[in-house]
Amino acid sequence: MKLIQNYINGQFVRGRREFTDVNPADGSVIAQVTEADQSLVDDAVGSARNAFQGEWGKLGVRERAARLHKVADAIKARFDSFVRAEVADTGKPIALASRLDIPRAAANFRAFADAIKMAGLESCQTETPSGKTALNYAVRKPLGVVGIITPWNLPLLLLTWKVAPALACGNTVVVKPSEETPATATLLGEVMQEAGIPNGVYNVVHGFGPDSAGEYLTQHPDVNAVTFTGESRTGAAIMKAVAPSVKPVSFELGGKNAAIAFADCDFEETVNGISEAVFLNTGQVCLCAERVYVQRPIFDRFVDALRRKAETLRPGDPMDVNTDLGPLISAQHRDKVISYYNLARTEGATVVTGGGIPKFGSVLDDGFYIQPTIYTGLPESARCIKEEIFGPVCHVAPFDDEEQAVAMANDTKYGLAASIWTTNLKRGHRVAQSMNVGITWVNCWFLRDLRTPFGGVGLSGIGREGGTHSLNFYSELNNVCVRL
Ligand code: NAD
Ligand code: 6OH
Repeated sequence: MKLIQNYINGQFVRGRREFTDVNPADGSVIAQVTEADQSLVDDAVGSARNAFQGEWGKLGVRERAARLHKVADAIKARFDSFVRAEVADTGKPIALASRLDIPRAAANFRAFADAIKMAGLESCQTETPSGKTALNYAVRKPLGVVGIITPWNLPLLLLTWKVAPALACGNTVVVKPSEETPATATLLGEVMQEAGIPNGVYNVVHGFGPDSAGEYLTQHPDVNAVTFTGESRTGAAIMKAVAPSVKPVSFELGGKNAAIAFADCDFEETVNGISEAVFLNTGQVCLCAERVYVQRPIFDRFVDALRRKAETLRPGDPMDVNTDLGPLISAQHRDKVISYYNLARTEGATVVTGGGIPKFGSVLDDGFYIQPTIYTGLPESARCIKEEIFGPVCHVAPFDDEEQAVAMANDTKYGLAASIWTTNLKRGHRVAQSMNVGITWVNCWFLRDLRTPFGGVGLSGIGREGGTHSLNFYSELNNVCVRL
């Protein structure tokens, strides 16, 4: 049986306890994972501190950026191993891992290597009322050791989205990937060695949240900042854990995102776009639309077209290039999603399609598959409209005018993303700007430029990452004022 180990100071290290890594497509055990206890987390943080004070902390920006490009090259060189490991851990279709997850991991390193090289300094020429003159400029300094905690839905993509800017800014890191998906973060350790990243700059500790590696890392007094992607409730627990040592946090949390289709939209483009926004990665993307609002003149036609689209999506073996839908991540997560499918019925929903578990007549029946599901007819106050489900499911509701659509879309405690579908340019801008979220797409969804601000409002997070926003989080500014 394969053993996935912690990666500390350039060495693969065993812990005392182990847990299993399960393939969600058939329930088989892929590997045993060795858990980091408090003393291994101490070792990882200590090794990151030493590396920060050693060669890495002294490297210039040019050299750091060059090595991050080498990391991207090394990911590319091992592309198939990364894809296979990600598919086995998550059950996501191989076509998706090959076009999204692994290319984006490499792109994250390139984007932040280039961003740090291009970053200028903030400066101003100062004149006081009494006539003194000065030059102010702010120099960027790394924070030190950054703790990075990530979820299972886009494991390597989301991990490298934080590791890359943290290293670009000159920090060292200890990462705690999700217990569900430990493989690619560990493989990245081998890549770091090949790319000439000094020992201790990138460390991996495995385990769970409470009373395990996640909590040990967030509470650690020698960790300078914590960056986290995951559930809003976990974000709240982490906020408590970091409070005594006043660590800066960056949180990318859950969503209950709206898609709004106006009657003047390009109908086919909108059906295809919203179908992707609902069902990509079996609905397990924080940006997925679980609330779809459609203007009344096209409502019935839209619901029918979205149903037909959902019914053509092929669930199946994630290693088959023709598979569109993999399983959910775990039996436990499927129980949660199924409980919402049942709740929707008790709340009065009409099931347009789905609502159950598909049957394959093969080993896939031991996996955690679920049918893509569309509901209509729920009141906006229903729990299924208010709470994040994180599965391949949406509710479609009609609206009459722009004002009503905006009010419905904004009636949530979350505020991550929205998508607006219209051919009316002015309306597209107007509605997009009135969304109470961090990211709004018009006539597209999950179209990414890594320089743009990314994050959410309300329960969806704290802060923004992306481009200079990441550079600002992963560094401290020291303003220097020089009297002229
Ligand atoms: P999760 O919050 O359960 O777990 C995320 C990570 O936190 C895991 O590594 C877990 O072990 C760790 N963790 C759990 N409790 C902890 C604690 N008390 N202290 C320290 N670490 C702890 O989330 P998940 O189920 O893995 O991922 C799904 C969630 O992530 C969804 O809510 C989704 O919307 C959200 N998400 C948000 C974004 C975004 O960018 N906004 C991106 C992806 C996923
Ligand atoms: C959530 O599941 C997806 C998050 C995506 C990003 O953080 C990104 O940078 O594209």
